[in-house]
Amino acid sequence: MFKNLILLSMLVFYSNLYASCSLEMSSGDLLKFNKRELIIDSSCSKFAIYFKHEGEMAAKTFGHNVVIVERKNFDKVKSRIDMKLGEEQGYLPDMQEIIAKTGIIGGGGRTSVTIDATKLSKDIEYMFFCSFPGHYGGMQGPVKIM
Ligand SMILES: [Cu+2]
Repeated sequence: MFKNLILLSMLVFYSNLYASCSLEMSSGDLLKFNKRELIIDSSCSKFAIYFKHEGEMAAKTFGHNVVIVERKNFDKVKSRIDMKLGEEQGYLPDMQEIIAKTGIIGGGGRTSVTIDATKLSKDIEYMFFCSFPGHYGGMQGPVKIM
């Protein structure tokens, strides 16, 4: 009995530990994410973001992705959105201002990205957005570093 309790508490401890170094988010056939803000634990050397498109629309028509940047770099990064770069690139070139980026996915699709959260600072303002052309107006929010 006591042994089981220890096992159970270890299990809860480890699952919390795991949960704190990843987050899940989704979007659908509307111009919004299911989360208003993201919380990232800066003690995680590997922080994973799992993203799912729960709608029906194709990636080319109404795809989504997740991009994380410092707020001060948002204008610069969004000005480089270009469909010619392709879905896998998230319609963005490789830029040092991009902290994390997934490819564009359509309905039923899943993607993920892993970042070294220890490089993020609590003193800097970050944000996330979707880089499908025209989506960032409605699909964005703050990223809080814990
Ligand atoms: Cu989008």
